[in-house]
Amino acid sequence: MKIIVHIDEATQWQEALSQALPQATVLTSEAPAEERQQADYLAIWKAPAHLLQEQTQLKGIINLGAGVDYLLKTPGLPSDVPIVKLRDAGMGELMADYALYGVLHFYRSMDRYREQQQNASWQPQAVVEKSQWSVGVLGLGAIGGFVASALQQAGFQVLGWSRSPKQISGVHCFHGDGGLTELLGQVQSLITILPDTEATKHILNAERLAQLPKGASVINPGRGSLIDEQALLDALGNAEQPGHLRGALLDVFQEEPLPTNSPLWQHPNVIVTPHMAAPTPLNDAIDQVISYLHAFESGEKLSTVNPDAGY
Ligand code: OXD
Repeated sequence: MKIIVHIDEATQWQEALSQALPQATVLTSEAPAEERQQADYLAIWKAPAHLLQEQTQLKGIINLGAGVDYLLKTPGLPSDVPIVKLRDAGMGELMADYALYGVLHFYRSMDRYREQQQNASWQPQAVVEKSQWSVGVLGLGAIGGFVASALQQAGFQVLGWSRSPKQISGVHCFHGDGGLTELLGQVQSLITILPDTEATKHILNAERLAQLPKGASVINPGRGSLIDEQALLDALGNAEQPGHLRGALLDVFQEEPLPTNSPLWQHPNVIVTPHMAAPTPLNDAIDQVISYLHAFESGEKLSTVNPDAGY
């Protein structure tokens, strides 16, 4: 079995896979072109198109991340090769940490203290009960569901939304267009963890952002395409004219890296992080990759990515 790995720190993945599968030939995408030919599997994250185009006998592709948007847009992606993606694999916990940080930032008024500090102003802000602070989570897949539960266990009132009905213990779940409007009207912090698909593009547009209560905050560790950035900037307002929303913590953007001239960098109520919310943790993910390889080899039925749905 020949496996080609492409991801940051690919040699660590190569070593871990070689150790677990001593009979396999595991190469990184840095290997000479002639050695990369005729691979059975690609285990990849944001791979260059040539890596896909040069293969002739692939049996499966393992996406070393949760989102498949980049892979599905890669020119030359074969349409007849099954794709699997990592499901949670340690990313849920990292994403939950990021979301909790964002919720606490606004819940404990860290944005206000940052502003007050600039004026040497000593002014404690009131703290409401956590159970009175409602948090919305859009997207209740493996990672979104984990995040919703983690926030609920941290004491917040959590409302979740997905396109089709879902049930998560302790989380008030909504679905469909009507459910989205209902949820948006009630949450003080909104977290977006949906995949990047045709159906989710600009799901937070000007109209939907206006449905959030005044003073709500937005935390986006999901995908940049979920939010209309100009609508978000308008809803955030500026120093002269404060907007409907209080602030945003953003990890993902319409264009990445975020262009240096984007007004989001300079906005006083926006925190920008460089798509770092949930990097794939090798130790947690490797077991899942190995079980996928065993399942492919033994012809076991796998839950594969549906390219039409985009996840
Ligand atoms: C992912 C990501 O999709 O880190 O896994 O963006």
